[in-house]
Amino acid sequence: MARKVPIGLISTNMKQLRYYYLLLCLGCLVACNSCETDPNGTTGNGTTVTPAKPKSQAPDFSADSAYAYVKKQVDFGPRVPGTPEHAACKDWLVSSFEAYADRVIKQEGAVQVFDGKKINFTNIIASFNPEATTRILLCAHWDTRPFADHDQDPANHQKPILGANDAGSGVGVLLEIARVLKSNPVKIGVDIVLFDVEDYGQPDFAPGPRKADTYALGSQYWSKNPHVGGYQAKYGILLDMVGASNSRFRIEGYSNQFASNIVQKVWSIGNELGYGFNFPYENGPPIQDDHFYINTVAGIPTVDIIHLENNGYSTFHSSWHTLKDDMSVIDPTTLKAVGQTVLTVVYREDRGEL
Ligand code: AHN
Ligand code: ZN
Repeated sequence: MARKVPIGLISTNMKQLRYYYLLLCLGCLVACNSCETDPNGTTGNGTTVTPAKPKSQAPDFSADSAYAYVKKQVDFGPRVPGTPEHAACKDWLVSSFEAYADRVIKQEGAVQVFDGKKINFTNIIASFNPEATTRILLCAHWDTRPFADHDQDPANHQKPILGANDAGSGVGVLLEIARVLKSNPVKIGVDIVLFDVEDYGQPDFAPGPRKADTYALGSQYWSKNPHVGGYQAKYGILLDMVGASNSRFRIEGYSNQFASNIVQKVWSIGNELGYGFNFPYENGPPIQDDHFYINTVAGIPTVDIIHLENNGYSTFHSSWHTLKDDMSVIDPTTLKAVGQTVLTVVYREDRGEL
């Protein structure tokens, strides 16, 4: 006995059929363009297509080497501006970069911190191909915070932090990038800038009203007075707290506001390389980090790769501005994800693939 089929169902099936047919045709077209293209780019039906050039991979970023660079900084102790540990670490950073870069500049000066005290600072600038006109800026801060004012124990609030993640991690990644650039030279200019006095901002316990712009003093100075007159870079990438396990670099607000096309470049490469967990397409809050002044004062579109939590009670990693920010926080897996991603940006930029 023939079963009655409702009319509506027939037409739905027909629609589906047409849909599958369309998909089949599309599939043929794709196959025709990608697989059946001869080396000259001529397809079977006589049209010419440009074969998609596979984008190149960067040299290997060594996570172990980056980890050792972070540990070396932490071994100096807290790197608080004005202390002997800070001075010793500076000397080591300068001589390390001198071994890798074409030119290293120490930009020295003095700034007034939140409590009125004047302190000396040194921004360290390591340049590759200083004469090249197309340049990329890579940066991090190298000083550490004098106060663990977010520590659970108020007795620790006046003590300095070790700053393995904040910001030994960013500096460690940049040192490893410098080492790789030395043995695999590029034609474009690369400036690695290590800012001083980023983390001397007004602590929560300081008396009186909250003051504006007390963080990022080294980068505020550099943004107004770059190390060379008329300095220009195509774009910048700031690394801040890039070493903790399972770090998630949500898209920081000012990066999106001032440099969304650079966010796109960096995050898409991170995802392509398999680091999608670390580089989620998820918006985070704006942070007044060094890149804020690089964007608004120096006018260089700069993104901040910064670990941002999304747990409702803290913006940063739980060790942030506490005595817990030591080597136990640092995970080479995260250093690798960040370093390999940034290296790939640099080498693709060099080859004109971005
Ligand atoms: C502010 O919260 C104003 N600045 C955070 C920038 C920072 C501090 N990065 C590391 N330590
Ligand atoms: Zn900090």
